[in-house]
Amino acid sequence: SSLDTDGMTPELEKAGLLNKTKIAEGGRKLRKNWNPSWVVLVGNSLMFFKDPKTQNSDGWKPGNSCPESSVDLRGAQLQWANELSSKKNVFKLRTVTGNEFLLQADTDSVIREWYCTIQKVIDRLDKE
Ligand code: I3S
Repeated sequence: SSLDTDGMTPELEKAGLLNKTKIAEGGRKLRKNWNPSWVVLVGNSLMFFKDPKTQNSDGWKPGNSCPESSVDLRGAQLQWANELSSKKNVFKLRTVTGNEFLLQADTDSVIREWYCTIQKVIDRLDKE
């Protein structure tokens, strides 16, 4: 489910630190710039926060920090993309608007969990 008991506040699905680079904006290729990002999956959105140190483990709400960017997962596509990087454990997320991100973690299980959790949200939205 994506809603909590009051039916209004989207539920936190997952949060954690991943390496991230945007590789396309509106279908236009961008130069890679890998950076660690605090990634938060809540409701239908994947949010990227710049400074992981400002986050704490008991809440996803940014408090004084705003997300660097936010991705609407409706209609998005996910695919493993190890051929797009020399790094291991890389997947690509493509939004309907043609923005493309690579997300990476050194630990296999970590990146697989992210892949599965994001895919479940995309599948749920596809059925709506
Ligand atoms: O796919 P690329 O172009 O080989 O990606 C690498 C480059 O973007 C590189 O930056 P500069 O060429 O601007 O210096 C990055 O430092 C690398 O991390 C990129 O490759 P990986 O394989 O790490 O995704």
